[in-house]
Amino acid sequence: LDSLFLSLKSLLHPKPAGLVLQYGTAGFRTTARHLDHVMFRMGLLAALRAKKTMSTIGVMVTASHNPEEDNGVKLIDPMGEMVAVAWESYATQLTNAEQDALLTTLKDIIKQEAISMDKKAMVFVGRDTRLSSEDLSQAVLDGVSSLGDHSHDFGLVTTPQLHYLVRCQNTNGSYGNASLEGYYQKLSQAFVQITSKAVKLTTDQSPLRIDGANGIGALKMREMEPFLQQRLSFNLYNDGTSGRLNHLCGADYVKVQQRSPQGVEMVAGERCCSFDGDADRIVYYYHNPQGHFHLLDGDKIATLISTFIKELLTQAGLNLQLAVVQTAYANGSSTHFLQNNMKVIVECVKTGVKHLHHAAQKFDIGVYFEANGHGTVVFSDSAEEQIKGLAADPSLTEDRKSAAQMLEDTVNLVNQTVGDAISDMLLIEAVLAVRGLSVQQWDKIYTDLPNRQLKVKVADRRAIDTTDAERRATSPAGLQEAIDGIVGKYSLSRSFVRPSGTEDVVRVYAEADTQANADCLAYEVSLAVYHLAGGVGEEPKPLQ
Ligand code: 16G
Ligand code: MG
Repeated sequence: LDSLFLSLKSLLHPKPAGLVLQYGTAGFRTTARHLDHVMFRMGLLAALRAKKTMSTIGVMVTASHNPEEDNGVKLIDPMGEMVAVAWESYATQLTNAEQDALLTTLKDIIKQEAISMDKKAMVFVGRDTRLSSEDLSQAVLDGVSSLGDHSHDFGLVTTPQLHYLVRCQNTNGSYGNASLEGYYQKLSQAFVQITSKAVKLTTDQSPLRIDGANGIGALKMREMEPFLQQRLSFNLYNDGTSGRLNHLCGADYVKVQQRSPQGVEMVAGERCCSFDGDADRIVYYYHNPQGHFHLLDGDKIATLISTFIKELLTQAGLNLQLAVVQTAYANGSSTHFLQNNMKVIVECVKTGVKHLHHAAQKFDIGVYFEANGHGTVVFSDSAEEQIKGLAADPSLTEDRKSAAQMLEDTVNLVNQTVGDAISDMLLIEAVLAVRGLSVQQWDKIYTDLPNRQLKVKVADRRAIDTTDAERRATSPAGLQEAIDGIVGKYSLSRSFVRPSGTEDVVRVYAEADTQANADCLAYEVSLAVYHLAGGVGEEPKPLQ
């Protein structure tokens, strides 16, 4: 470790004294002005992680669906997964070390993890389209080189593309080529193959309207277009040429506001989708003939995809265990449909992609989605082998063979490293085409229970502790009993509260038989939180 060189370099990325940040649910995220030292230090940490794992590590500069002024950083582990939780606390320690303590903090980590410093490491860096992202990713690169390690700057990429690139690099190409072209080719080829067997061409339907949230996703769809060989007809909106990033558009806006984004012309019955700012989230929606907005969220997507895979497994005669992983936010109707109609295993875990991802990996095939549109499918090595083996088996009947081949194409179409708006969209479009479904027919698979989400401000949100995948509160005393009492007054009702991992609020979720009841339930539970968990500011008010 060249301490003098490192100290000098770190002075070029000074930490504002006293500033304390937390590696949150999905990395650091705050105003871009406070992030230069964080980026430099994440460059250092990524290099250490690369040495420790003897693999390439990724660093993505993005603040996802946050406003343009913010930025953030996500670390990517060797198989393209989010960084191991144990290293999140190193990230926090390193970020918050005052200038004169940086070196000792770094050395502590090296010692604790017994990292051998003699081998050179490789770090892949990518960034979204924010104005601040270029300088910030430069700070990451500076961090990496301060330890004498190597980096490859991929420049503008979506978050899931960087996850893909890292996995390709660490699996010697068996997952695909570690280039953007490799990504486009792999996904496009799988998409073209699946849709060539479709009863309805995707192009028979109206063109898909894609809201790019004025972010990186639109840019990358333009790049991908030639690879798709006109198999998907789509129009891009909010492509970043004029509008502001995530402003009145994008997946988060559409999901939270329950309305279509600005800048997309809605035509009754025609399907639209929205990416978020770094294209790792997607939701679909349409207007009915009366102009009412209909959302197809992560739960609807998980249902469509898992039904498709289940039918193919049956047709191919493959006995693989299929599970769907959700969070407490999954609409009760979706869970009911999956368990009782589809008869698949449903598991519920804590909010945050890393929790869903790890739970999904326990099954042969794990489909995971958060209601907000983060999600993908993961296949175990053995499942992949069995699918590939069967697809190549010359003795199969036509029926079984075509199902096995379609499963193989599905494996290739999916970005198994992390939720990917582009990959998810292509899979959804492929399923709709193969099954000959319109967006309305897809929507009708089950009907969402009316629901409401509210936020409550409290003095310290750590006052709330939860268990059972956040479905029950263990503290403060009396809160869960109060919630149970309120929930009991409504039918088809469910409600839970949890401290947000990204905002200084307590979130309240409620669902019930009617919208009015869901609203009342959410209000009453908010009031209980306010009174029992140290609410601050104005008391929550009824919604109507
Ligand atoms: C982050 C998570 C997302 C989760 C959300 C919850 C990732 C990549 N992103 O955006 O999965 O749904 O936080 O936010 O893990 P909350 O804790 O404020 O409700
Ligand atoms: Mg995102």
